[in-house]
Amino acid sequence: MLTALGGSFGDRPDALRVAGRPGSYEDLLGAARAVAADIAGAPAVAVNATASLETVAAVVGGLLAGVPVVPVPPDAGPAEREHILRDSGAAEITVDWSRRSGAAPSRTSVLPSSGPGGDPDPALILYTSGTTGPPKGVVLTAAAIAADLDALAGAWQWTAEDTLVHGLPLFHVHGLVLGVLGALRTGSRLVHTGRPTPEAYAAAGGSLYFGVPTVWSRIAAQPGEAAALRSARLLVSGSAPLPTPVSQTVEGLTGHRPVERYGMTETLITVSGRAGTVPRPGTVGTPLPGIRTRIVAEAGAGADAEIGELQLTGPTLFAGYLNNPGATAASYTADGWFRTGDIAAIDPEDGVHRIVGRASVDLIKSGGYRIGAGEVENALLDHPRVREAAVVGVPDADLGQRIVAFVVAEGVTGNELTDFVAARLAVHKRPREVRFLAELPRNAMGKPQKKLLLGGETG
Ligand code: MLC
Ligand code: AMP
Repeated sequence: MLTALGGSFGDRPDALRVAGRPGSYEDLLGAARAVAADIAGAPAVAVNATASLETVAAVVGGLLAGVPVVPVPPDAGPAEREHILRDSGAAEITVDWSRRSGAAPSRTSVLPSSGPGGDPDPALILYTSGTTGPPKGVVLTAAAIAADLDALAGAWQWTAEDTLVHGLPLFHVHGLVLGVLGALRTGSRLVHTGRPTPEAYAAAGGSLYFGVPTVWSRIAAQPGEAAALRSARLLVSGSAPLPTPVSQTVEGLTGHRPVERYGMTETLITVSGRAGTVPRPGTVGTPLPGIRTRIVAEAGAGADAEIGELQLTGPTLFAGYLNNPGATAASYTADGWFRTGDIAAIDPEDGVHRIVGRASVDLIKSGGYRIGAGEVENALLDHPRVREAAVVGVPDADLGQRIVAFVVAEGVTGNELTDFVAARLAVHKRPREVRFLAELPRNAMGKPQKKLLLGGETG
């Protein structure tokens, strides 16, 4: 990976800029080597993954030392933080950006050349929500990351001549793997804007921009800032569906129709539009080289047989959920394909993929964040006044989906419950709205009927 650091921007003092602070690639290597020397031999390390140069140095230091890094969301409340640290067994480290170590890295290449026979070592453990229970640790190898970044560089004609701009969190695939390691592997300049605001994107002067749909929707609402992106080469959207009207407005204001790509923490990015082609809004392109996809319709789907669960295989897949072989096994079919849980369709003419929705109402995407309904329900049930709770994602123009909690509770306000969840879990997992019911609608099995709760919203 670091071979590209000597690229076009290798000697620039601001080859990296994170939340306003500049750094050179030499600075990064120096700080990362000091981290690597400190952590050599550790089973795993955790870093409080603020949008900062220190987080970048921690991740590169982990790669240098061959020690997996667990980026912890900085706003994770005590319950979530303790779970992540306990489950991963990672010791938390702090990074001094100005510290230098003369020690040579224990490896000469940080990410291996992609392809068969790559490095099986875990590089990152990213925590992500399932439908129930606490987040699971997704183990990603350096080989999978390298394969994904090389495939994306090809798809987007991403080179050391680019300046990548984004302001996404550094504890998920989008912001960290694509948004940081992608820049380091291609040798492009990186401007991380701290927060992904239209103003910051406009001021950054990039050639390549990444955003979740909420970011593009906010840019679409600010024509002055959007116009500054005319000089860009490529705008990329992902992590959630980009609404067609947002795509059209962004194209009208910037001259670029955002290219969509599809991925998951467990698979990295597997399907993408290509630079130099005009994407159809509402579609996410074709599989990246090395990825195979198929649609598996539910038995009895009849006329809708071309729509079904998207399943895939390829070199970018995760090495499993940490400490959870049962969940890992359950995520594969008997013939070895990964079950995404997303409902999709593939155009028989050109192979272009369309994501139709998710199989489970219990996985919510809000602002591009993946949130398990069960985790929020458990947090609500920890409140002494809450007797029952059911959490759903309802359509939202800004966030894609917004979290709404239906509760049976007395003597507590909605705002108190929202703050209660925000204090225990990451802030974006808080309900945006709390509705009080005398009882939850349940089926004969006693299971809350979420479709009924949603019915009032969508119908
Ligand atoms: C509000 N805040 C509260 C609060 N109410 N804090 C505590 N308690 C409460 N009750 C404060 C927070 O402290 C924070 O403050 C601010 O509100 C955050 O508000 P928000 O409404 O949650 O943020 P918002 O601006 O709406 O965020 C939109 C967004 C964000 C787009 C910036 O959703 C985002 O960054 N999304 C990216 C998600 C992402 O990267 N997903 C990729 C997953 S990987 P303060 O001080 O901080 O402002 C993946 C694979 C793939 O999916 O395909 O890419
Ligand atoms: P995460 O694990 O946070 O990366 O979330 C992965 C999920 O995000 C996928 O299973 C999809 O539901 C959703 N997703 C990612 N990219 C897209 C996209 N371009 N269009 C629609 N959904 C997407």
